[in-house]
Amino acid sequence: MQELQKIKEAAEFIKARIPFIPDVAIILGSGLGILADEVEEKIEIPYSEIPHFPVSTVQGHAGKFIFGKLEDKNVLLMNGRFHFYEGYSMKEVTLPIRVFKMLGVKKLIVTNAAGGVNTNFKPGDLMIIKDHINFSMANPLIGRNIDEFGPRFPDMSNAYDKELVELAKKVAQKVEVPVVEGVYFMLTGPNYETPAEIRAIRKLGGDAVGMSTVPEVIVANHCGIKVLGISCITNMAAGILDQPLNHEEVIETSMKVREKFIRLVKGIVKEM
Ligand code: R1P
Repeated sequence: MQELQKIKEAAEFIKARIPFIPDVAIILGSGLGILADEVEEKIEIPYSEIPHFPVSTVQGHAGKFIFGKLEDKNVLLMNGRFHFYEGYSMKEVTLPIRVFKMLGVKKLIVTNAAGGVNTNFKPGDLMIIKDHINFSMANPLIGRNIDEFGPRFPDMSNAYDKELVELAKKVAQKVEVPVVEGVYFMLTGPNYETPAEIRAIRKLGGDAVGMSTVPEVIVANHCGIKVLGISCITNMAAGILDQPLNHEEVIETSMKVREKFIRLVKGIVKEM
């Protein structure tokens, strides 16, 4: 089946189950699914029910959409994302973004758990993403361009919308959640990086490293959805501290920052 047809069928299935057009979509990173508890008038749709949808296989990614009200705004939460390392193609990883577009979403908040590369950061910091470096050696837009979504050669000079970045920083001050700013660097994973790779990433301009987000942001930009990105620095990347990395720690730190993460995101959604 043609890709566009699959996207349309998934979007139609969802449209028939929700009573509104979401004002904003939010992708929740590893361990950040807790935001779902804040949503009122919830409608949940497990990915397994949606035609052509992959399923989440990673701990800390529930695998369902949550529609409802957050700060009086209509929101769509994606509780559980897809990663390239799970064996999904870049097209499968980013299918939800094009479905968002068909649902009428105009703004997207992407969140993730990331390793701190910038030595001024500390675990528990929230980083507003100002740009990214795609080091996955792959790209979801490879293949026939679907002109209905956007151009063959999309501009990425405002990939993380400058106005939304400013808004996020203003809100952070208002709700008294300190934030840092930086560049997100994507490798495919699933192994964590080596100390030498982290030194290289730092030299290349990365402040935080992770295994997601970039494909979603490329596809969102392609179809004209404005993006804001927030990384939760869950651990320092390899070689900075003399300790091994593991996913349990990633989830644990996300849980620890839950209160300030929720306060920040709710504050941003309110002002969007
Ligand atoms: C590694 O612990 C996992 O956490 C991050 C990495 O990308 C990887 O999937 O998850 P999210 O980027 O989905 O938050």
